Amino acid sequence: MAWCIWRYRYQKDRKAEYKPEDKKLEWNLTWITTLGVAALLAPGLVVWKDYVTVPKDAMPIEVVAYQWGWKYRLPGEDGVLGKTDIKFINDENPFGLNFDDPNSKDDLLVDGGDLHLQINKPVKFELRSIDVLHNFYVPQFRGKMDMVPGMITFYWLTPIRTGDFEVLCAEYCGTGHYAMRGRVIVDEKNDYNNWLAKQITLEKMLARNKKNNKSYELVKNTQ
Ligand SMILES: [Cu+2]
Repeated sequence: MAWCIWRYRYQKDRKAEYKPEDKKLEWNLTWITTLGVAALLAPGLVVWKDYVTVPKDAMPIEVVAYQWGWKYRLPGEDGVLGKTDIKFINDENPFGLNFDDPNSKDDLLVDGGDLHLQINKPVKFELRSIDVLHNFYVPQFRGKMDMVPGMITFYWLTPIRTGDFEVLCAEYCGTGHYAMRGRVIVDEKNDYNNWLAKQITLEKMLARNKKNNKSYELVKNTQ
């Protein structure tokens, strides 16, 4: 650009030429621009591949976004998240869990509380939204992705230092968007296990609610 500014600077006896139908010029502009854009974007594909190629030992953690907040679901001892379906979502089953799937029985449901992660343990965030577009973003994690109703998007990471981090929604999602915040706390192993032990499984919650003659209901986690 600097060269062009200098090369084509104003000169008294020089006049610009109008060339609206120059086929050769159009063609050159087309392929040079195409190559330029491809060269700029191609290195991103290498990084993208790392971003979405999940290592086998990564623990799946489901993040459910809604207007306006976050819920989380962790696999229980089986390490597998139970199936969900949007058709099961209602006030009593906000995660849309399939109660018939045996894998969902030991899932841990975190509603209204903070999410804890264990340091140096890779996690795969499986992202869902139950209403509109949201985006799970923790600035210090250097990662974010849109959450799209009706599909599961994902990325993975390994937290490498302990701390207390803010979750933000990075997709404008309505009047409460600015307040759609959460906390992620990265713990040492012991602290993490203590937190994990306090979380309630779906099976226990269903049993307890049945005893109290209540239908399925998530209990607010006040930690
Ligand atoms: Cu949002």
